[in-house]
This record gives sequence, C-alpha cells and structure tokens, in this order.
Amino acid sequence: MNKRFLAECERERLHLSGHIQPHGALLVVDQAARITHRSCNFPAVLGDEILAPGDLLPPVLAAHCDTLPGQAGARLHVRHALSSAGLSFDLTISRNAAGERVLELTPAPDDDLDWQGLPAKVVGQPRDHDELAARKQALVERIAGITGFCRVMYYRFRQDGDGEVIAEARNPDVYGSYLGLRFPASDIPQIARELYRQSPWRLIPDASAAPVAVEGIDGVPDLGLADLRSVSPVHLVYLANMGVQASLSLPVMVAGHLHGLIACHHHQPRLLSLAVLEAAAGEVRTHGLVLTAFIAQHRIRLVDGLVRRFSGIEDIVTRAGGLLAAWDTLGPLLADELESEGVHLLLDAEQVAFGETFEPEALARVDEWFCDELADALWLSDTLSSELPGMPMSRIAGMVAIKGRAADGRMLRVYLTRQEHIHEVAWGGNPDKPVEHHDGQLGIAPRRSFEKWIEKRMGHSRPWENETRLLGLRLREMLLDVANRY
Ligand code: BLA
Repeated sequence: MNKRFLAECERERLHLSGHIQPHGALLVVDQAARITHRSCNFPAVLGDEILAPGDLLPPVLAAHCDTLPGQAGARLHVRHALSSAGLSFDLTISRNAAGERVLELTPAPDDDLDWQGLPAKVVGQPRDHDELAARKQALVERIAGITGFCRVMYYRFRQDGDGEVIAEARNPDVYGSYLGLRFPASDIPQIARELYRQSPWRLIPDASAAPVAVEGIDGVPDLGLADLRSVSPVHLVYLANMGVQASLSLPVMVAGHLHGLIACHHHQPRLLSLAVLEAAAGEVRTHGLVLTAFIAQHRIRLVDGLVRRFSGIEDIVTRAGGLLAAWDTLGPLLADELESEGVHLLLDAEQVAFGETFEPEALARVDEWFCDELADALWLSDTLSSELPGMPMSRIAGMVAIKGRAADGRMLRVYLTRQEHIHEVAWGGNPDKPVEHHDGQLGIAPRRSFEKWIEKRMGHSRPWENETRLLGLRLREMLLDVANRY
C-alpha cells in the first residue's frame, strides 16, 4: 500500500471545507448571538428570511440557542422550529471547538414515521454470541425499515483498522450484497472517524448536489460537527463508484470508541426528517449500550477470575520442585490457557519447549530481539515476519512474549506461539488504492470496482484475543513469583 499517497487522505481538513450541502441553510453565531457566517443559499432556502453576517439572531432562534449547553460538542435538536415560505424547518444547533454555535435549518420532509409494518424490535440482553449476532441482523433490518434506505450494513472495524460487513439488509432488485466483505482502513480516514465518533449521524442526501459556500465576517468556521458540512470530493467519487446517490452513517459506540458504523445506501436522493434520523440514531445508540454491557460482562468475569486463574500452576511447580522440573505438565497447561499451539520457557541459558515451536534460528532471533532491543515486559503480534526486524522464515506467525528478572538475577522468558494460518480474505474490490492524476497532480483515488476480490493471506496467525494482554501480565506475575521460590 502506498503510504506516501495515503497520508494525503489524513491531511484533508474536513471541518474547514467552507461549504455545505445545499439541502439546508446554516448560520454561525458568536457569544453575543451575532451572526458571523451564513451559507449563501440562506435567502433561497428560507424564502424571505434575509439574515446577513453582522445581524443579531432573531428571537425565535436566539431562545433555542440559549438552551444549548456550554461545552464543545453539545448538540440540540428542535423539530419544526420555524416556518417560512410555507415550509416547516427542523433546527440543529451544535457548539464547535471554537465555542461558536452552528445553526442548521433543514426543511422537514413529510415522512413522519410509519411504525406499522416495521420489523419488530428485539429487547433485553443477549446471552451469547449467537444471540448477539441475531441482534445485529435485527438492527440492520429495523434501520432499513425506519429509513427506507435500500442497503443497510453493519460495518464493524477490526483491530487493524480495516472493517467488514457482518450483517446486511437490502433490496436485492437494487443492490448486490457486501455481506462478509472486508474494506481497507484507508476507505474511512482517521480524521473522518473522529468526526463520526462525535456525531449522531452523517447524512448525505444527494451525492451529486453542488456544494454551497459559507460567507462571513472573517475566517472559515469549524463545521466539523455540522451535518450539512460539504462532503469530501474524494468520498463523492467513492460513492459514485459504488452506485450510491444517498448515504447515511450511524456510529456504533462501545465505551467511547467507534466500534463500527451502520452504513446505509440508496440509489436515489433521499432526505430524512429530524424525527426519522433521531429514531434511527436512537436504535443504534441503544444497540451500542447493549453491546457495551455484553463486552463488559465478559471482561468483569475474566477480571474477577484472574486472581484464582493459574493457581493450579503453583501447586504443580511446588510438587515438582521448580519450573523446569514441572515442564511436562506445565508446558501443555500454559499453551492451553492462552489458546496457543506451542510454548518456550527460558531461564538464563536453560530452555524447554512444548508443541508447535520456533526453529532454533528463529528462536535465537526472537530471544535476542526481545531481551536486548525491546523494553516491554509483554509484547504480542500475529504477523511476526512483518513486525520483527530480521526475522528468519518460520512456520510460526503469532507470538506472545513475556519476560522478567527473578530475584536471584535469572532472566525468565516465555514465548507462546501460534502457527501461520494461510486463509482467504474476500475484499470489496482490490484494497490497494490506485494512484491517478487529478488536477494535474498525482494522488490517491478511490477504487472503481467493489467486486469481490480474493486475497490469499500469508504470514498471519489467528489474531490474539482482546484479553490476551491481561492474561499474559497475570501469567508473568505468577511465573516470576514461583521462579523466586524454587
Ligand atoms: C467517508 N467512507 C466514508 C464514510 C463511509 C466510507 C461509510 C462515511 C460517509 C458516508 O456515510 O458515506 C466507506 N462506505 C464505506 C465503506 C463501506 C461503505 C468501507 O458503505 C463498506 C460497506 N476514501 C477513499 C480514499 C479516501 C477516502 C482513497 O477511498 C481518501 C483519499 C476518504 N472517506 C473519505 C473521506 C470521508 C470518507 C475524506 C469523509 C466524508 C465526509 O464526511 O465528508
């Protein structure tokens, strides 16, 4: 992947585009309720409401503004806040990073929710992973029902930043399926994810609509959290290549992190009212809380059991009279506890091994690097050959490395291993971005085809679990403790 060109995507200052999408009008006001900026379409959208930079905000809007909390990122929705030129307008007010208030007025389309015929809402806490998966499927079906979008996907981010579609509801007459496909991290730059983390939704009702400039007294206002914010030109090409005219993304949040997006596509322009957007965002927010509770429950049980975990090891070592003497029982037990296929234990120059382990040359390189070049007491990887400099060829691709010095000065190292797991990954199009000329310059471009593209993935083991670090640290503590005694 071309790193130099990819950095371009992270440089686009999305919040300072100085433009909005044309389906609504926008005002920025200062602390004294004076208008500092407005979108050029303001008169056209609002009919006879001619407000200009320098004017005071009219009382009907100022009253709503006063109720907005003071912290940056605060947000307020008012349905049918204003009527003008025979139209009713929804109002969103948000506070940007500079402390200014950003007002967005959008005509309220006459699409009030028809709850009849919607797929049922499943409530309560899922008990296992199967029930959780069913819940994700039910969620995308319900969001499709609420929004009327033609393809609704549960797009989950992986630890490596790539993402995959794990549930999908779609109209098969309009769209093909992306279910099970993976997409590279670079499709959604970090800078955009940060904005989605802070917003309840991102709606692009018409990807081919021309943006409108925002004019003002001085400078370009921060529109990062404004839903009307104009869309990155690169992303507009992406949507066009996907055959998407309208898109909606709703963040799935787990403990403050962006866990995924509910990504919705439509083949025609599609504008939603604040009422519909709030209903959809509410369902996704609730799902995020259910998911957080599910993950938290698992983690709590693990932490509660941690003190007792590995306590059997102590007895085994005591009976045998030392770590190395206990190896016949200890080796398989350690491998099993961390779901690894092999394990090495080294105490100064002495060493024992069990299961699928490193070839001697590879072990020597791993040991030299981990002991001499790395400060960390615990390190793990599922793609050793690309992360460990000078690593010789090996069947082992995954490792948890643990080290510590016993009280008598002996150096203890434990390497838990996983073998290379060669497998196929189905991507939504070739994930390597083409580099193309645009505006006379070479730059990165979205791919043209999203047809399934199979990669044969080498050099990776099965990924380590989220809990592996915690278990590894506890294991380290316990092993050093027994090493000190025997
Ligand atoms: C934004 N990219 C996005 C968004 C999604 C995706 C969901 C959020 C905006 C939206 O709702 O449309 C990507 N959409 C996907 C993926 C799926 C999907 C993975 O449906 C899978 C099912 N994109 C590129 C390149 C760049 C890039 C090369 O391909 C950068 C040079 C950038 N993507 C990019 C930018 C945004 C974006 C800048 C922000 C758009 C905005 O909010 O203005």
